[in-house]
Amino acid sequence: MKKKVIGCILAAAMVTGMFAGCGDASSGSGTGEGSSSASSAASSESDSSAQADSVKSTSVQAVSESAEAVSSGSGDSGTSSYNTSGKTYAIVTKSAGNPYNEKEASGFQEVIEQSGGTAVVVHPDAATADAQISVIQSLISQKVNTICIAANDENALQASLQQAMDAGIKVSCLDSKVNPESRATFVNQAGTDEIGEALMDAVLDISGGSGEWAILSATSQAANQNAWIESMKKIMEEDKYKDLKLVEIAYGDDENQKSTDQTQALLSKYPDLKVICAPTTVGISAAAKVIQDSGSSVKLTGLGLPSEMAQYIGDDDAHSCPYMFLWNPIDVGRLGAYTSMALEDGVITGKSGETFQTGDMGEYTITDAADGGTEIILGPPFRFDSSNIDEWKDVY
Ligand code: RAM
Repeated sequence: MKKKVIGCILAAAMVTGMFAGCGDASSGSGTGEGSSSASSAASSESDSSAQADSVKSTSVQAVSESAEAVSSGSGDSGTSSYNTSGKTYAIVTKSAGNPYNEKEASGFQEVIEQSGGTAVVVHPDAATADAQISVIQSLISQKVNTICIAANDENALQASLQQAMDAGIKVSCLDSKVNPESRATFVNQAGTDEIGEALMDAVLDISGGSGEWAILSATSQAANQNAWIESMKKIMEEDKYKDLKLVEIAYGDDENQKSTDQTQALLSKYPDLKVICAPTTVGISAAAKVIQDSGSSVKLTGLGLPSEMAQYIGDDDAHSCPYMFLWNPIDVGRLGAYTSMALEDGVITGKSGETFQTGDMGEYTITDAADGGTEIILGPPFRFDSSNIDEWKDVY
């Protein structure tokens, strides 16, 4: 294992340990049951409060650390009947320093540990394919049993992931997919077009039906953001969006400072700009601060963590974001863990129609994905606004 990667893993252990120790992460079911028939974002309000109760009732266990891996399994039979004895399950997020990625990893780690396995959590130094390739190489040398990865590039990881699969490692992805050849299946947080439609309708609504708007994305290679943007562009061809003008897609690379700079640039380049849509939790919180602090009349929507966005959500001039969407990132990680264990045990191979158990999250079914591979959809996106943000801001 390369030194840099060991450092990275140990840093991840410390970050994740601190995070779990703070007790601010709770986990629960996004939908109550596995679902390929997720309901629309608009109908999420009642689901949302039911989810809140379930989410608040379960908590993440404390994390133990070792030099070999982020954590060792607790050894009890835990939440599942998967055969985890002596097995190691890795999660590779997009990058370090992003609270969304830490929450996702905490859900993965919680499930693996409670099931008696060993979890390896790696947050690469940068949100690049190169950083993930060296992590994958290292995990192959460590002989982990599974890798579940949130990809920084859809195609660039293929050779490394193929090498991992050739070595007998079960490979899946979560949050941001790799191409179908590089994965058994993909844990998708919500239907791609459902997210695209929720965001486009928010832009239409918040703009009052017409005018200039811009997108502030993550990296230009991020498969999840690019899929949502493509979906928005396709939806925007419908007649009801004809008076909206998309002036620019800016990239803040999921870095706070770059996202801040990009927001400032958008505000000064487009004096008539009405709305910024940021389909990234890092981008939306940076943009919210810039807009709110400057007293700009530009409004914001997108995908944000309630814990980071609560102070910016509101219907009046004093708040930059009327409403936004997300899902439970802890549950994305939990579902990634169950998927990894089910693949390792041969309960699933990644084919459409296969089903598997996910503890208190119920049964999930693998479905066909639009790219020709398969996916497992966590559930619908949830809407956060002034009516519910206070109950969510301490959850994730
Ligand atoms: C950022 C990351 C992540 C994405 C969320 C919405 O934290 O880009 O991949 O799912 O935003």
